[in-house]
Amino acid sequence: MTNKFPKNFLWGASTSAYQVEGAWNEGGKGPSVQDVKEIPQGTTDFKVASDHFHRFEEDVILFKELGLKAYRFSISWSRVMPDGVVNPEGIAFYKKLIKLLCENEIQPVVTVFHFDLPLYISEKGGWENRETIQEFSRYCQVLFDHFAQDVPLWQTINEQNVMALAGSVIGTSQKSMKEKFQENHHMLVAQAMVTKIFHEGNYQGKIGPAPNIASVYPASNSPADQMAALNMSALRNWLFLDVAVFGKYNHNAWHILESIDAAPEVTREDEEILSQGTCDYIAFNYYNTMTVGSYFDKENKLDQQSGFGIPGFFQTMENKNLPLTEFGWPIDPEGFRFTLNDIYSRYRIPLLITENGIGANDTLTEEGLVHDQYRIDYLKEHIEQMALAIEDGVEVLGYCPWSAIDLVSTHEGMVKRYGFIYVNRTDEDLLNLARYKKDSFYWYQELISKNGAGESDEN
Ligand code: BGP
Repeated sequence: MTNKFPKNFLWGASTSAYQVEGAWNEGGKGPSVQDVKEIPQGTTDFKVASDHFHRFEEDVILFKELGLKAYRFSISWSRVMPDGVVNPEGIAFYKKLIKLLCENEIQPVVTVFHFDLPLYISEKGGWENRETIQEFSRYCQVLFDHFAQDVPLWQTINEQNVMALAGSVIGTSQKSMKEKFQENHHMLVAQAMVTKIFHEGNYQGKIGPAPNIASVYPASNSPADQMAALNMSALRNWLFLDVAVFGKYNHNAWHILESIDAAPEVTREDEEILSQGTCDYIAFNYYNTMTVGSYFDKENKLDQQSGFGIPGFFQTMENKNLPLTEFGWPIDPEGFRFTLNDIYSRYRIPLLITENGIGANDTLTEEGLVHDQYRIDYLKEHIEQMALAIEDGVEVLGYCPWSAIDLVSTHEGMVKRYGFIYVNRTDEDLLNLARYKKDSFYWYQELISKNGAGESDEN
């Protein structure tokens, strides 16, 4: 691989608050929807998670040793404003974390909302209630005022498209399409509102959305399948990015919403806010591509990556060309290059990868080692394709794989691990929560030290 990565490329790694922090009811934190959701049988809840709240100092030292240039994490809304009022202990926690990152020359990359709506807001109707837009704006204003001087890259909402399209899987919504897309619309307005606040406040840095983007392949070369792919991409990807970048809904997505009676009510004022709060860059999570056909004839297994169908528009299909992870997600590194190009050619603004990675049931040996060659292979192949995308001309700011450290999976507990650092606990037993460096830790450390040139440069 030739080295295509710019000098200041942000080699990073990612986590989210409710999946890593624990301390769910400490330090003045209020409950979030994640703390009260029904946990799938056999998996742990999020009460202790990786205990990062108590061990963040040890963790940041490990991130430094790993060589991270950036750490993408989320701030817990219910820790900072548990009941709508600022919790000084919550602010103090993130101040300490951000300070420590800066002292260690790790750039903080902050997502303000990652699936963990405060429970008190959810009880007032959550995103269905337009007042949540104001609550979100007040919360973001607090974050910008306290942290913007040290945080150059902000993301508004993590995987809003997954919340809208697969909310039942991640425990954020069980509603009808109509209700979900009205909620979704309020989130889009909220996102535009805080983007506008950020710009008007002249804070330093950039702000953008963080959807999960998956390019969509047609199942065959039939024109009907091409149209199905176009439709799915419009609904799954471009709806969210067109609003974030252009300030208006994608026409194909809007047509689908109207056809299934799920088009939201949009006021004149909403339209104005959407057009005024457009983003500076696009952060996105990439796990795999999607493949669709034009027909709809079977029950779908619903998962946030395996997808779904809309009668008359598209139907998710298996792609036999792609191997699967042990948890059934397709592995498609070339699709990563494709997706990077797909996004960049539409929007022509810088991209940041905020998640990419492989969930696996890692084993800790008696010697305290984790031989996760599969993770090294996965990341290496994706990084090679990202290098090719950069060579294609795509502007990429950085790469923050999921996850910096083991954490609790959104719906599959501790057996599905993603980290460079192993956390010694299981779903049933907290054990000692000790940290162990996996083989992938040493591999990524070396790759970062060579600015991505990786092993293949020496060959
Ligand atoms: C994304 C989320 C993350 C994370 C990741 C892996 O959808 O932004 O929060 O959980 O996917 O998903 P899972 O834990 O279900 O394997």
